[in-house]
Amino acid sequence: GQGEPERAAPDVGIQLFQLPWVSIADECEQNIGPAGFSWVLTSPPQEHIVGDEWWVSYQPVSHQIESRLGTRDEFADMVQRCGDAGVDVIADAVINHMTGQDAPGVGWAGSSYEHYSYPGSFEFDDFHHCGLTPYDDIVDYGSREQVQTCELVNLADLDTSAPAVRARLGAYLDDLLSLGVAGFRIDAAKHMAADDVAAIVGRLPEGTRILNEVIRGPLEPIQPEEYTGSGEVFEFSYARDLAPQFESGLFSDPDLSDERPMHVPADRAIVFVDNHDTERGEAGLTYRDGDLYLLANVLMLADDYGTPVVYSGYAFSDRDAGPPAESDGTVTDSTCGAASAGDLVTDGERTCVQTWPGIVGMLDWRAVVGDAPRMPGVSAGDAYGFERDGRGVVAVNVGDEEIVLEIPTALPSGDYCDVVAASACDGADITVADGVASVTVPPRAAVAAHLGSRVP
Ligand code: LAG
Ligand code: CA
Repeated sequence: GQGEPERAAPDVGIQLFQLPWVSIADECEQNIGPAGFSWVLTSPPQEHIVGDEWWVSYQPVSHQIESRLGTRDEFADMVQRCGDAGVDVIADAVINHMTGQDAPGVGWAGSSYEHYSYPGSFEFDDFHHCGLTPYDDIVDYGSREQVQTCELVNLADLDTSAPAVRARLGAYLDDLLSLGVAGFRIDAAKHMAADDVAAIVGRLPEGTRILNEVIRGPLEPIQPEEYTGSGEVFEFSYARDLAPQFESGLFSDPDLSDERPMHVPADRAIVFVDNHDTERGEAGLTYRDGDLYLLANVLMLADDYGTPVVYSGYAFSDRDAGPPAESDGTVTDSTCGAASAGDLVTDGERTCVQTWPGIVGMLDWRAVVGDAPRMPGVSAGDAYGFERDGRGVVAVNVGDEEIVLEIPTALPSGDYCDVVAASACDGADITVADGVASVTVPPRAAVAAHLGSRVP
C-alpha cells in the first residue's frame, strides 16, 4: 500500500493587519491553526497616539501593551490560545522611534507625551537630533547618516546607540516574551544601524525569532544583507520580481540556487506578495487583483526560496483609513467566514486570505513537498508551471484561454486531484504518464497536485 505521504509542517506565516487580539485568537483556533500556518504577525501592540488611522500603531507613546487592538490581558490570552492551536505569535516591534506629533497629547492608555518627552521612558537626550537637514527629517536616502539618525516622517528618532535606550527597548521586548511571543518584526530596521539592532536583539533568549524590515533600495548605501547577522530579513526583491510576470504573462525561472541576485540567502529571506505598506504603494498585485493575486500567492507558496508570509488586511480606498472601529476607538472584533479571491467590494471588509481554499490547499501542498527542490519550469503562452522534485506540480494561467501545460515530473503515473480549486475532484485536471504531468489550467486559474492528491 502507498498510504499518505509524509508531511512536514511548513514554516509559513500570515500577517493579520490591524486585527484585534480577540479576533486573532479566534482565527488561530478556527482557521489559521487548522490550515497549517505556523505563525501570525500582529500589528504593533504598544500604547500609541489616539486617532482613527491605521498608522497610529506606528507612533508609540509608551511600551505598555495597551492599544486599540486590545488590552494586555487580551494579548496574553491570544498568545496562549494561538499556541494551543499550534501557531506562534510574532509581534511588530516599533523601536526606531516614538511619536511624530508636534503638539503635546495623551496616548491611548492615558500616558501624557510631547515630541521628545515620554515621562517614565524617554527624554530629549535619548533621541537623535541629527542636525543635518531642515527639521531633522530624512531627505536623502543616499546618506546612511541621515537615514539612521534623522527622522522618518517627523517621528522622534531614538538614539539606539545609547546603552540606556537599548536597555529600555530590550525591557519592552522581554515583556512581550514573558507573555509568550516567539519573536518580532523589527519595524524600520533600516533606520537603525545594523550594530544597534544586533545589540538590542542580541541580549534576547536564544531562539527568539527576529524578522528585520529593511526595504531594499538598490542604489542606497544601507543594504538588507547588513542585517542577516541579527535575524531574517523581509526580501522586497521577491514581490518586485514576481508581480510583473503576472502583468506581462511572460514567466521565467528565477535563479534556482539559494543565492538569487539582489536577494538575501534563502535561509534568511522572508518573502511576500504584498504587505500593509506595499499594498498602499509599490505592490504590483494586491487583493484588488482578485484571481491574479491568488495565483501570485500560489506561486510564492510553491517556491523553495525563503519563508513565505501571506498578507491578510482589509479593503480600502483611502490609504490612511483604519479598520472598522467602535465609538470608543477600539477596533471591531471580526472573524472570517468562507471567502475567496475577488469577493471584496466594501471598504473595511476583511480580505480573510487565510480562508481562501487555494491558500489552504497550497499550505498542505507545501507540507507534502517539504524540502524537495524546485525544478526548471515550463511555459506555454500565458501559462507557467514547475515541479518540486517527485513531490508536487503547480501551474498558473494568467490568460483568457484554457491551456494544457506539460511539466516534466518524477511523480508516479496516475490521475491527480487539484488542491487549489474548491470544487470536487474528478481527477481529470492532472494526469501523469511517462514522466510528464499534463495539467489543464483554466483561464486565470492555478492548479496544483502533490503525492497525497493522487486518485487511488
Ligand atoms: C514602517 N516600516 O519601516 C511601517 O511599516 C510603516 O507603516 C510606517 O509608516 C513607518 N515605517 C513608521 O513606523 C506609517 C504610515 C505613515 C505614518 C507613520 C507614522 O505609512 O503614513 O506617518 O506610520 O504613523 C504619519 C503621516 C505623516 C506624519 C507622521 C508623523 O502619514 O505625514 O509625518 O504620521 O505624525
Ligand atoms: Ca533611527
